[in-house]
Amino acid sequence: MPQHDQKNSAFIVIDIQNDFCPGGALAVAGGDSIVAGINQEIEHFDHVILTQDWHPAGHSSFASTHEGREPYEMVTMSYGKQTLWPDHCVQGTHGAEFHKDLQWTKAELVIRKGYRKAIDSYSAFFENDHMTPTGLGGYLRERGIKHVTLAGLATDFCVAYSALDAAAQGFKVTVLPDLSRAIDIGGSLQTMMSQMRNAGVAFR
Ligand code: VGL
Ligand code: ZN
Repeated sequence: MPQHDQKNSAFIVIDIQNDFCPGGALAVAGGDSIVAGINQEIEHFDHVILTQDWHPAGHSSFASTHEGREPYEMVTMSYGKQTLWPDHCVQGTHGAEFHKDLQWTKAELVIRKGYRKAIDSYSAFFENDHMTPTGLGGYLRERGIKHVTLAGLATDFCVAYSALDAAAQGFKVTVLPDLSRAIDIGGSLQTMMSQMRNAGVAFR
């Protein structure tokens, strides 16, 4: 149960999409096991927002777009370092759809990200150049939301970058690690957990 004033509190559910679940193109271990718990949280919050990773075919974060590159290698883009991924969450495909059991009907906003071919977006607030806003910060501020609770996929990428940006923008932030699952490459889970802790993110 959320401990904060319901009226100024939002639950942001990150990327509960088929491609991040077992059988998907960028499957996160246990990705589907958190859906029931997330549905319970959705019931308890007055305000629910979903994010949806939403890439055009041939997206620059796909290893297949870069000749001779393999998934999980790093490349340098104009905006800095970028991990390459298997093709995933391509706009309009089954893989980009929400998991069939996710209770998404209550959501007031679905924020899509990663739809610009030349730039990836882990965070729900800013694309990976850390400059291009998605509009979510303005949406929350305009609606008087002060506290955000985040859960979903993946803990060490989209959940973590969203949490860090939310904290940097002055929102109170809680992450639900038990209702999130990690990709965990090259120690990314530990790195991002400590970055979140240092940024004042609360865990519940
Ligand atoms: C994600 C890698 C690529 C995520 C999205 O949702 O964490 N990770 N695209
Ligand atoms: Zn993606």
